[in-house]
Amino acid sequence: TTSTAAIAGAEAVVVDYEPLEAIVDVTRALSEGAPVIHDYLESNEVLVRSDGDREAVENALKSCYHVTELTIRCTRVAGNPMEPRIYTGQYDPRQDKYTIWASAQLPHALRRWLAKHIFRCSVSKIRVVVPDVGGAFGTKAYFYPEQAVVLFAARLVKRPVRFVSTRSEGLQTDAHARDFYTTAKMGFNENGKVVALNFETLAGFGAYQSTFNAVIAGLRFTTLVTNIYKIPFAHARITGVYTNTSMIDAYRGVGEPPITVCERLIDKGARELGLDPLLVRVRNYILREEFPYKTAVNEVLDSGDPQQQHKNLVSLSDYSSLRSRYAPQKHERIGIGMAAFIDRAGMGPSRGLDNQPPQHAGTGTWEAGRVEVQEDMSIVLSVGTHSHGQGHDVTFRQIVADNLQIPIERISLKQGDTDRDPGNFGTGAMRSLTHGGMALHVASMRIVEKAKRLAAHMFEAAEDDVEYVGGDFSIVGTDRVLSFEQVAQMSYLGTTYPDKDFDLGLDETIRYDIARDTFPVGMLVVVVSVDIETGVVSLRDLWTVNDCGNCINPMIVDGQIHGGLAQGVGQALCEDALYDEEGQLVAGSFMDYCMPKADMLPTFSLGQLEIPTSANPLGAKGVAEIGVNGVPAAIGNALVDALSSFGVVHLDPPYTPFKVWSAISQSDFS
Ligand code: SMO
Repeated sequence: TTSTAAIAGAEAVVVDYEPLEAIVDVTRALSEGAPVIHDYLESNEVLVRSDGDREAVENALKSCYHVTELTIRCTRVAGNPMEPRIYTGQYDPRQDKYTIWASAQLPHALRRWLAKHIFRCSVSKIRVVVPDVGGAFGTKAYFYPEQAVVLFAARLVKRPVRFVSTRSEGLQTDAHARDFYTTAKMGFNENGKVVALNFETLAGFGAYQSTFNAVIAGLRFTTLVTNIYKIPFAHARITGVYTNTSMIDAYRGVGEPPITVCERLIDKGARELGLDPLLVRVRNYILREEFPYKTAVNEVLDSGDPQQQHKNLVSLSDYSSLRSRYAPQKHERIGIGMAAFIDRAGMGPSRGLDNQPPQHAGTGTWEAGRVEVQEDMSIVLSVGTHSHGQGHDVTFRQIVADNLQIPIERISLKQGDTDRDPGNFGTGAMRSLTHGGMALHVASMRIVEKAKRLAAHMFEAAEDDVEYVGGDFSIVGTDRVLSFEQVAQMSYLGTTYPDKDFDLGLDETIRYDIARDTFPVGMLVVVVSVDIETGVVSLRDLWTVNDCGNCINPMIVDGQIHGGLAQGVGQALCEDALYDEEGQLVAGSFMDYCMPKADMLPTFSLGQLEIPTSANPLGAKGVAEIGVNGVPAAIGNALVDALSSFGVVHLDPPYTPFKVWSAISQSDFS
């Protein structure tokens, strides 16, 4: 009757399998004669999407001064939130109602999936409670079978049932991410201006469709390949592929794979042309006045000032003196690398944009927020987004405190209970602030307007003559004042109100749909040292300047960037969810799956360039994922810089000691 006994029991069961041939590699899955994983399909191909004009690109490449080519694999990684997946299910027969307490990311989406696809019941029969969550990173956003099983089992055994994933189970069954294999070409003119770009990408899907992977591979790869550059001719094609591996889905930094390819190409091309990679970037950035900019792969980039951002980064890192500031030992080589990147924040407006179909499965992508001024003047916010470490509590309360001009201490935020909070989808794709936060912004502005109307009535004055400053309503040019509290109390007392249609109380719920997605822009410079005797790559320094629009709370923004950078470093240097040829996951524990550790990280130097977006009233862009996106490319570029004397022109991440040491030992120059 203990979990240990249950595990021992399960391990005592011997199953005699007849193993079939396994495919773990995306290139092999599409090769001639490869076994087809699902009998009902003709091949292992899941989807194909392309953007841009392939023929125009092929023609342009023919007349380019120089064409650089690259084949690169973006490693498969595992999310590994500190807290594993945990679900507790309960069934109440009197109400015929299921309640699940879940370590998850999308309470309202999970409720909808359970109701619509599993129990085939009304959403009111399902309650999803998501309390504090110890990290999610995308990995906890998906539908997992255990979420349904604990509820079904609870109904069956008439008592609550809990599932707790072990670390190894997490490594095996939580959705993995990335697993992209790309062959790309970039054509330059003699000045380093990029003329044409072509991507052919295979995207691993694992053995089955996970919740969002068709969206990640199908909609969020091809349109990012041109990054923040003006590239007249571009084409990208992605092919989704089934393999005998765990499912793949989104993980923090969804825009990372196309960016890594683009930034390695820029760097490689610049080196081959004998140009400074930074100069090549400067010659290709989209200019501030050219935004909104429509790329050759059909994405409309929102706003930015890459030239200024680049200048800020050069001065933050004191780039011109950088090389002279390091004194390598005899067995060390120093490398400098840069990357510039964008990522798309949001999932498009519910109605779609530019005649493109909306990117959701009949749910809309809006998000809800409620601002309730309670009778005792405490203010309660509730949202459908969920903070699992992102600090929404501070940021969202700050927005409302600013609008209501009321101390932040009087405001509290509720989230994570579908029976209490309004909501639609939840947190992901860097959308919490630009969707949930904006719902709260609009709701709190409505409350000010409504209170102003009541104040004008109490003053017996015209609404236009009333102003709201510092938490007080007053009549312009007089000393007549009503505090927010006095007006709010009257809204509940109801002894006088403007007209019979005036709803009592101050309580607003907004379903907020965005105008369009935002595109935060990041840039970073890293310095690595490589121990050429052991192959160990050390990240020595990292400077980054990020444009995530107006920062509501700069400390939270810095924290988000720090976390993202650490995840990017892990992905670049050590993480690898590796399978052997028989389809066995060989990275099934932290003995084999190498997580980044504090001693791998230098003190990061951060700068902000706030270029506000007009996509929402606060001018804020997404921030959560952008720390990740440029790191693998910047470290890759720095590594090639460090090893150029050994003739190394490219290595696939992760840059493990063995891989780096092998490249050095095999070099003709070693
Ligand atoms: S990988 Mo994020 O939860 O969109």
